[in-house]
Amino acid sequence: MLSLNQEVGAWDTVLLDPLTEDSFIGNLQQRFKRDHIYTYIGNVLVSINPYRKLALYSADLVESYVKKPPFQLPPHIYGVAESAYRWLNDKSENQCIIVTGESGAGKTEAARIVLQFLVLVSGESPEVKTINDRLLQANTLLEAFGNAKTMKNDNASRFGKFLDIEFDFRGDPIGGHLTNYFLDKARVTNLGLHDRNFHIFYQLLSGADIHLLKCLKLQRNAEQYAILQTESNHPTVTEDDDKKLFVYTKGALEILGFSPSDIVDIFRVLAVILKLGNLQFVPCNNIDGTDGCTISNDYELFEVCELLLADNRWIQRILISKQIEDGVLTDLSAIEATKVKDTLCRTLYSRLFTWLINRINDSIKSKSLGKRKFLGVLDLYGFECFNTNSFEQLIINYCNEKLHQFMINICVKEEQEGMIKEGLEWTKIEYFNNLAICQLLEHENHGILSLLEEPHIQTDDEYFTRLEQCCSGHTHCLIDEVNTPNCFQIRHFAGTVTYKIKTFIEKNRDKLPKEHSRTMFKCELKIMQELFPEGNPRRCSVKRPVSKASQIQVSLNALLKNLGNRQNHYIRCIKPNETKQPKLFEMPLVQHQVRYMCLLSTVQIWRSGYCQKMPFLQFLCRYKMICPHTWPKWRGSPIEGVSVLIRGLPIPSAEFTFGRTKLFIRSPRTVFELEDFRKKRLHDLALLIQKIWRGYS
Ligand code: AD9
Ligand code: MG
Repeated sequence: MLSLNQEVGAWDTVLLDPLTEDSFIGNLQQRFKRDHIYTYIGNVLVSINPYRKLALYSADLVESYVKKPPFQLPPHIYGVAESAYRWLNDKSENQCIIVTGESGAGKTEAARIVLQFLVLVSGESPEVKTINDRLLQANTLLEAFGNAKTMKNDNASRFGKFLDIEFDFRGDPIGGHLTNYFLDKARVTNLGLHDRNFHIFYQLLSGADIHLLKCLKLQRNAEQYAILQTESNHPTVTEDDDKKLFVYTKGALEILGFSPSDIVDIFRVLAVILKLGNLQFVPCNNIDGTDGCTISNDYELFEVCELLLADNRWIQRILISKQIEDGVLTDLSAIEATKVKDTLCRTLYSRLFTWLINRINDSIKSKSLGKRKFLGVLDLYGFECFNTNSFEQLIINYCNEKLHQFMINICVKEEQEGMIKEGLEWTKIEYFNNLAICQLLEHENHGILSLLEEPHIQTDDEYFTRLEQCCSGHTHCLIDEVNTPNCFQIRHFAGTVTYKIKTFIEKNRDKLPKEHSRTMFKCELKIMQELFPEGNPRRCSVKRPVSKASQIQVSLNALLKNLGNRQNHYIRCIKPNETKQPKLFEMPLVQHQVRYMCLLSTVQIWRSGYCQKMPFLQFLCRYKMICPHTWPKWRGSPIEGVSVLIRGLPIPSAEFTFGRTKLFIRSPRTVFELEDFRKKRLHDLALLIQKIWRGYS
């Protein structure tokens, strides 16, 4: 158990002396060695993945962080969560905890710990308990369907997640909303050497009882299924874990209100994907001399059709032929049919995932119409660089660039500019701004993502040519046809990544032929109509399909706009080594992360900076009741009122600095003290009013 007294090193690096990169990292290392994985930079929490279970999390420890002045106890995720929860309740401002770091650094674990904290500190009424249970179970379910083992992380998030929790005026959760960002569905049919497919496939095969397996026409052995095969065959995750986790996943489905028939339908779709993935196509020559193909293991196809409650001919038709115009079919070659089969597997999976999220959202939706406040937890996929990187890595790394840009703007740039504008003394702090990389990616006319949208570009080769025309020569983009043909490199804020262009266009367009949607909709398995609503022949409005790149740009910009209006809290996760070892602190790796996350600049800003600034009038209105000279009404100018008010407070004057239009407050502790004074005064006033009333009656 964490002892609150045995501290090591500086728990807040703002107090480090001298402050250099070496002393900063040395401090992290010293603390990490003694299992103190958390360190503050002001109110930013740095967390280093311990890669082993530590006794750092318990209901008792949560208790000790509740309602304590923040940053007086050793750094912990509970401290950050408590601080966000307190701002939410005291100030009724929407909050967000933004968790960042590269793949495997510990973001998802941190987000889970935040959620557990919020569940433990909220009320205990049956309604609150129900919603808390559902929020926790939503996490379990999403990890089963949205996470997978990669070379970097055994439990890598393959989708971005923003869980926004709604609270009532008492501070109790009353609901929530999940937004998911770009699922890496390519892995359904395409696994890297050290990868596994999504956890749920292995969970289902290990955990389903014999009756369920029979009903799904599945065999227990994962080696029977082509889409689960890699050369390394998932050595680090055991079947026992999968079996145990299947029980949790099934339990989560039940708690979230999925009916027994919904649950079987979900498993049937998974079984269909596993079996479709096994289909083998062999070339054959048609009478007219054109290439065609047949399915060599059509027993798998029969079972797929039995599971989907569909006619064998319908499914066969969409797999081995293509409609070129209404009613006219042309045969597909074996290679083309294999591609169609893979696309269908991926589409089925991603539609199922989106359907699950929608159903989770129905289940956690708040029924209250009263005033609500929101506390969100953002856990996106971390920066990735594998031996081979494709469209998925580009999107994931684009999200990381945008988030980095957002944080730089809020934490460094705006902070500096604000102080200069207010006429405060300020030493300019150098930091790396990744704006140029964001522009390289999303520039309206010649950004790497925007070029994917050009209507005349139909093939990867054409895209490559346009990239060469528009982006070669950019400081952050490198195209070297001789050494890395059909690839381009981006010098990202977190490192250089080489992207292979093959399949970019197809993955971005992500189009499903109309006849596929129609056929899927026709299947009698109930869930299929919900997964492919556009296949309904009676549905008239046909929405133009939106490409993946533009979809993520729109949704990410909306998210960042939303976060821009919130009070944000940061957890910055660091990966101590590449081999997932406990106790191993690899200096160059940590140094690299400290540099690209601008952690040293963050310390420098905190040293000379302030945690809060408020226009004078706003400050006066909020806190004037604390001081008899400003209450009930101050008749002078707001700046004089503020000056009178803070002179009467038992808080050192060094905590406050006057700008031209705003008051700057140095530490969060002071803000919370002010809030406590205000609360006490409001309480006293309420008692006084009661007394007066009693006197009258
Ligand atoms: V990714 O971008 O989704 O690939 P994350 O989310 O940053 O990545 P994750 O939270 O999944 O990483 O952590 C990776 C693994 O490190 C976990 O599965 C745990 O085994 C381990 N980990 C992370 N944080 C902790 C912790 N606080 N205590 C113990 C931890 N183990
Ligand atoms: Mg994760």
